[in-house]
Amino acid sequence: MSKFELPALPYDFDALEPYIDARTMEIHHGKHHGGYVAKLNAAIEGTDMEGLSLEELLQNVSKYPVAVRNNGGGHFNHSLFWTVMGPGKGGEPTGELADKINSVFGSFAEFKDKFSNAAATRFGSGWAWLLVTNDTLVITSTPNQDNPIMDIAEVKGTPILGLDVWEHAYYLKYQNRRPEYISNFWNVVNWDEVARRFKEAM
Ligand code: MN3
Repeated sequence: MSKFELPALPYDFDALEPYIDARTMEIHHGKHHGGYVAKLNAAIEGTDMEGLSLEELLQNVSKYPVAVRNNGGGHFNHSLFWTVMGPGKGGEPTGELADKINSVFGSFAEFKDKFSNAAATRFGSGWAWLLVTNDTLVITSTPNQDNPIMDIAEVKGTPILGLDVWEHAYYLKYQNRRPEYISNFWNVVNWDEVARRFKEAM
């Protein structure tokens, strides 16, 4: 059966410097994300779960072992995370996504504040999300490696932007200064990719 694979990082480890350091990216991608993929494959091997897509597994994750929730979620979340960042990015969204953000949140600045607050106040390890649900945008956060496509999620939808606030994502460079990491994240957001995901989800 086909196995899940660690996707290549779409840029070099040092591409997001100085906002996210190369050593963090190397460990985060290779060891953490790589670990989720290996453990997910081990959890489904020789079971009926083999052959299901990652989305199928997560949309029905309440039926499966907790290893699928943790490692399948980890694989999905990081696969999205790498693509919504990039070197020379940041700035603001344009076009339909910008219009939608303005109409739902009032302004880009208000959206940023609300998303940053969701990321800063997530207790312990987890993620902040911007998601599409019922033709609108919603900001939420999830614990551990949960995400909004899981059937167990409090707020469900299609995530189009995610921010990893596990300490492994920032501790080497920022130590306990999670708000500084969050504030610097905006310098690397790949709005073209977020807009692509927005269009696909609407
Ligand atoms: Mn992580």
